[in-house]
Amino acid sequence: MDEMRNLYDEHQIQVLEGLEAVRRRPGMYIGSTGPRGLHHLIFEVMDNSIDEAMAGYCSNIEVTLHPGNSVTVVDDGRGIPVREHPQVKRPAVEVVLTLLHAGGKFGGEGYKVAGGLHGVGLSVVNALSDWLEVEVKRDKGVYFQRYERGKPVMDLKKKGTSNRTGTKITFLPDAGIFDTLDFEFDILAKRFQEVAYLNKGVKITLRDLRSEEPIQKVYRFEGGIVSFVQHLNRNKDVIIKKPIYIAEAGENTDLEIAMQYNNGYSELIYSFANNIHTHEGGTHELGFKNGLTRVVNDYARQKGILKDNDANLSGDDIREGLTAIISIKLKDPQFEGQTKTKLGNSEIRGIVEGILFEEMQSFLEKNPPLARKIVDKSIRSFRAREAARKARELTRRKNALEVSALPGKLADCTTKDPGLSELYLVEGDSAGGSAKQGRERIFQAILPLRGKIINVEKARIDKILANEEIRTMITALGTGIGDDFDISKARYHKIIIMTDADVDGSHIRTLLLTFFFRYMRPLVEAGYIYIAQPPLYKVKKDKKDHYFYTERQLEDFFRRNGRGSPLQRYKGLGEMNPEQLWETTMDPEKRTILQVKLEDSLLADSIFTTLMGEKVEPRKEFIEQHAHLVKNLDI
Ligand code: 0RA
Repeated sequence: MDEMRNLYDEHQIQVLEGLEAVRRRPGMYIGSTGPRGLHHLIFEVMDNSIDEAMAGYCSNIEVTLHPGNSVTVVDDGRGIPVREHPQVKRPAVEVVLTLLHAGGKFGGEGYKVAGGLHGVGLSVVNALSDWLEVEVKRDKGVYFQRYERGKPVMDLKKKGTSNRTGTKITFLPDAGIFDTLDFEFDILAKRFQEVAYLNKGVKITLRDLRSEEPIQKVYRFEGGIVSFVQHLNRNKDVIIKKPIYIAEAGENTDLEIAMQYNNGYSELIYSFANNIHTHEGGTHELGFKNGLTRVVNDYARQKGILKDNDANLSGDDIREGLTAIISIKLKDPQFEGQTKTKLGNSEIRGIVEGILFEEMQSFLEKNPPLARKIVDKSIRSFRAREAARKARELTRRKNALEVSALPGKLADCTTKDPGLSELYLVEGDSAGGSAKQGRERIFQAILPLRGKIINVEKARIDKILANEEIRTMITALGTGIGDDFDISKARYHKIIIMTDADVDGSHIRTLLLTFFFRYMRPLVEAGYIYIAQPPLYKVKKDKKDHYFYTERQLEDFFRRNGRGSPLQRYKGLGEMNPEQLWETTMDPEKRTILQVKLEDSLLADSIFTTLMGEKVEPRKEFIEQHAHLVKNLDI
C-alpha cells in the first residue's frame, strides 16, 4: 500500500477539506451540473467496476434506476477494502468515499491499468449525493455504511456473512446541486453498450424501474471489439468477411484493434483509451494510421503492384471504406486537446505503429486474395483522388483569378461579413426566383438547385466533383472540400436548406445533408447548417392571411374559428409569391429555422448508410420503424 502512504502525508489536511470544495464548485469536478454532469455520476461509479473487470475480477455489473431518481450500481468485483486504513485509522471504504482522489487507484497488484472516467473518484459522487449507501461483500462479511451529503452518518457496520465479493452503491443525486435528476435511458444505454463492446465478456445490465413498465437491457459481447466492428458495418457490404483482429498485452499497455473493409467510400475509425472515446484521436490513432499506410505500401511494392516510379498510396486512399476500432489500456493516460479527448502519451505512437505493422504484414502474407483486394481498392481510390484533385485545381484557379468565378446561378448578398451572411439552397428555379425577389439582399444569398444532387453515399470523390450542383455549391460556400476544406473560408455562417414539403423535397434535403456530413462535416459540427420551415397551409380570414406549419396548428385554428374560411394547401415553395415566401419562411423576425446538430456521429453514420447506401432491406426496415418520426421530421 505504498501509494496510500503517499496520499496521506503532509497533504492530509488539505485533502480532508476536499469534499466541501466539491459541493461548492461541482463544475470543477464533473464538468457541469446539467444532464451531462448528472450522468457522469453513474459513469464514475461504473468505471470503478470496469476497473475491476479489466483487472480480471468482475464479470457482472448491474445498474438500476429507481423511482425517485436514486441509482444502484452493483458489481461482483473484489469489493472495496473494509479494513482499517493504517494512517487515517478509518475503514478503507470510508476513506475511498470521503477523501478526494482516494479512488480505486491504490491496492496495487492487479491494477496494471486504472481507468476512472476522468479520475475524480467515488468521493465526488458521494459529495454530490443527497445520500449514498454502500454495501461491500468481502472477507466473508457483508458491510454497510450510509452517508449524507458526503458525510458518514454511521460507522461501517458488519450486517451479515457471505462467501461472495462485490460492491453495491446506491445514491440519490443532490437536487440542490443538479439542475435535473432525470436520467436518460438512451444516454446510459449507449455508453453501456460501448463499454460492453470494449470489455469482452463483461455483462452489463441496465434496468429502469421509474415507470409502471420496467425496462431492461443487457449487454454482453463475447466477441468484444470484433463484434463492435461488425455492428458498425452491419448495413454495409463488407469485402473481408471476418474482421482483422490484433491483440497485444504488453508490460504497461494492452492494445486491441479490430478492422474490416466495406465497399463504401468513407472511413470510420473509433479510438479509445481506457474505455474513454478519444474523439480528438491522439498518439494511438496516429500510430495506427502510420503503420497501416506503411505496411500496405510496402506490400504493394514488394509484390510489384506499385512500380519503382509510382508514387506511394496515401493514408486516405488506404483507409477508404475502412471501419476500425482501436482500444488501448494504459497506466497513466494523458488526455489533451480542447475536450480532453486526445491521447497524448508520446511513446504510444511507436508501440501501436510497430504492432500494427508486424501483425498486418503477416496477415497480408497469409491472405494474398484479401491483400490484393485491399491494395486494389486503395489504388482505385488513389486514381479517383488524382482526378478529383485536377478538377479541384480548376475551381481553385478560377477563384484566385476573379470573384466573378462565383457561379452565375448564385444571387449573392452584398455584405462580405460571413457571420451575417445566409445562403439559401433552394429546390427548383421557380422557388429560387421567388426567393431572389423576396429576400433581404444585404445578407441573404440564394442558390437555386436545379438538377438532382448526386448521392454521395454511392459515388467516389471524382464522380461527386463532376456533379454540376455540387460544384456550384462548393464554389459558393468558399470552403473547398475534402483535404482542402477550410471552415475559416466559409462565406456564410448560415446555410439554409429550403425544399418543398413533399417526398422529393425531403429526398433532396437528405442528399444535401449526406453530402455535408461526409465531405464538409465541420460545417455541421459548427452548427452552420439549417433547415427552413415553409408553411403547409394558408387560411384567409377577415382579409388577413394566416399561415400554418403543422396539421396541429391548422386544426387548432379551425377549432377556435370554425371551418368556414378558404384554405390553401402549399404543395411547393413555388406556389408562394416573393412576399409570402419572405414573410413565412425567410424573414428572421418571423421564420423558424431548424439547426442541424451532430450529437452522435456514430448514429448519424448509421442513419446515412441506411438511408442512402446500397442495401435496400435495412432501409425498408428503418423507414417502417421510424415512419412516425419521419412524418414528424417532414412537417
Ligand atoms: C479500492 C481498492 C480495490 C478495489 C476498489 C477500491 C473497488 C472500488 C469499487 C467501486 C465500485 N466497485 C468497486 N470495486 C472495487 C482493490 C481491492 C483489492 O486489492 O482487493
